[in-house]
Amino acid sequence: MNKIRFLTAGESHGQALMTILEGIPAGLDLTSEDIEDQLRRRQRGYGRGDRQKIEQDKAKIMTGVRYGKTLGSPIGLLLENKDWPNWTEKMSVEPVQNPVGPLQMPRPGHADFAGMVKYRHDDLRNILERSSARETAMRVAAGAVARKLLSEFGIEIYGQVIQIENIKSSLTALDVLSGNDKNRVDKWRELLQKAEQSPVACADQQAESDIMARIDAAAERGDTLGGIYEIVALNVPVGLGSHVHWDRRLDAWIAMAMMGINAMKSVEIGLGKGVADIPGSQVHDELFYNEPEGYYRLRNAAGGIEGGMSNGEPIIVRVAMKPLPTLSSPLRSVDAGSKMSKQAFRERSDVCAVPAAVVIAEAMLAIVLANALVDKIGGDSIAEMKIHYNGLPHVPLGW
Ligand code: EPS
Repeated sequence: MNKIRFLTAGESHGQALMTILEGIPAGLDLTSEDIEDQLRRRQRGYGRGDRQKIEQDKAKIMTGVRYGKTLGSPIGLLLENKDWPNWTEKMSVEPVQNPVGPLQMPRPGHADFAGMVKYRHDDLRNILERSSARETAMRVAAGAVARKLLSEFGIEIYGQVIQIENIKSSLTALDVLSGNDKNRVDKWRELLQKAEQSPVACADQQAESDIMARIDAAAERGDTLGGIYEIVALNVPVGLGSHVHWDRRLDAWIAMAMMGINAMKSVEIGLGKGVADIPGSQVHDELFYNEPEGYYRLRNAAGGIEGGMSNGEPIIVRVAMKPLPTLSSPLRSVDAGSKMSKQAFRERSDVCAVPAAVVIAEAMLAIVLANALVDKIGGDSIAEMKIHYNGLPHVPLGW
């Protein structure tokens, strides 16, 4: 990730979240609306907690844009926390007369324990405020800009939930997008519209209602649920990333971006770990050629990446998210002060945040692909990038 970079700052219950996004070329149409649309999508999802009723995320574009177009300079975004007025004492930047007592019972599965030991804090709030997934709002904001850049080149990125607990969707990208059915991309788009309307971001309606029932049951028990989602990028040109060096491989960038999202435990491309179950003759996607359409394949087990490079097929990424570690029926833990066995502390939280994670992962994939595109074709402005893009070798793909 060498061309488009970003840093975020901010605590979950602090005043605001911020990001500086560097490397976006000049001349890209960009409005606050483009960012808000994505932020709104991230706040969705059956199973989210009361915090989302407080926040209506809007990121203000502070720098890098003039008259609705990027300048090529760093884009600074600011998102104010609406919950801040309730936390001015507890999260005060300045020292206060009566600080709140420390939180000392780390939640198993959370950053609490290792963070407390590593940073020598005796108050877990000093860890959890930054490890909170609230920060991912800024990744979505930065990703919205990358998404806008990719849309100039026809690249689209969308995802859906395909599993919560053991409830599985029967409509997955690998099935729908494999084969040389001319309508497969339209079918996928249709399916995504259903997922977009779904409270749990799942296109399969049977799975959707079963998932909602599971979320209700988990909430009742004071438990949380993880799951699996898939993200697909369409119209990615051939040759993003490279086989020549480990840190230039597109799949490596994608894996890092996905694993970097709070609570993600595994990332797969295409068939993923399924490649271990069958011989090579059944794993690899044979190539065919037809006039005038060009190259085509009968399947996409590679998930659009071969040799660390995009191969022109849809990129299919699947990610598994663990259940959130904040349980309202907490697990056993140890009080870091007295060293007595106690229950982990309880905070207001979400029962299931997998539908929100879809939007975060889309944003991260957008940043990775925008970086890879700028890396491949270069250009300081969109106009220049388009000249370079049009000069790419024309590889007609069957779809
Ligand atoms: C989170 C705990 C909850 C979530 C939060 C992530 O926040 P709170 O403690 O304020 O109830 O809602 O996610 C967001 C605020 C968000 O915008 O996604 C955590 O501990 O990670």
